[in-house]
Amino acid sequence: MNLVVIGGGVGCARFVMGLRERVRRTGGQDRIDVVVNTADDWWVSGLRIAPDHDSLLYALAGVNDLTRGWGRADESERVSGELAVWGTAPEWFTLGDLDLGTHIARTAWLRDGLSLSEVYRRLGRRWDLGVTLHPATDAEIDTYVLLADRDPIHFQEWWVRHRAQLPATGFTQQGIAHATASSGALAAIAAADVVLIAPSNPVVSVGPVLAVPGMREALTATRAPIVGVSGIIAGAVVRGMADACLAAVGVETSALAVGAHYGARSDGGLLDGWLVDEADAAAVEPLERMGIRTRAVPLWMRDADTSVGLAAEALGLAGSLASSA
Ligand code: FO1
Repeated sequence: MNLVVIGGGVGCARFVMGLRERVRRTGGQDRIDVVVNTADDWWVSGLRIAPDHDSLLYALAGVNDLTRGWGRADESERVSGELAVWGTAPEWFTLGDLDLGTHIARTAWLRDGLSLSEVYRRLGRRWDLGVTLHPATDAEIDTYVLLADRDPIHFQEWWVRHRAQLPATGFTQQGIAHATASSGALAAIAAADVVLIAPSNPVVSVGPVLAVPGMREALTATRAPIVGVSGIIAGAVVRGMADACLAAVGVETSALAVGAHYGARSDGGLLDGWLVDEADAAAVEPLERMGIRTRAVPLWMRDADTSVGLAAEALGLAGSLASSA
């Protein structure tokens, strides 16, 4: 089967690793494509940083920093210290030496005129990732955070420098009106047997992917069931600061509210199915009433087995939706 995952960042990386292992344990015949959020991306010191992509790349390659959740393992920060002295990179944004290698290679290829899709291909072929990563769009659609008392700032400054503590009134992806979905993303979605919405930040990781012109249409036109996984358990984010993002767009931090936020595909929204944790079993009935087939299952991805278990639950729900379609 052709499996397509939408998302980006650490939660998506964990989920995709579980899905990849599930595919391996069941004979390895399925294909996995990931449509990756690029709106976190940022120009620093003339280099193009791509956090949601690089978290996936490094995790799938097995070279990621397991503690921080981003950047490379066994890092050093000699160059970053120099950049702070020169003042071309803020001291609050850490760029490891190995990580800078990726940013320099990506930027060099972009300056040579390669598309972001081609850059993903070149970066990914260094390792046997077992999945294909596609940018949602080849265009730059950086997220800017709208604030009550000052001009908008780039998402990375809000997230890293201010730890999402500045009250945000909204988010915009600069230039998205002129963006088009990447051909790789559209081809993967058109061929999909299952589409999975990863437990990523619904506002700044999944939201921008869905906001790319043509992406929602491609998703709702696909014959594949669309199943999402809540990144919120018992009213708390599993990791990151999605709660600050959800508050900014007026969505309660709950598995129920996020499922409703994505909406039922039968009602003009996105989801056919939604997985919530057993702690949120009370959300099942109201979401079912909205037309979203919902199951309460163990959502915590603590290790390979629990990640594989979650992937199996998502595929199981997709299977039951496909057979009842
Ligand atoms: N997150 C931090 O909290 N502090 C950092 O200094 C930092 C540096 C960094 C460098 C490269 C990269 O790909 C990601 C980095 N991140 C850092 C993570 C990133 O800012 C966010 O976690 C994601 O954008 C959220 O999806």
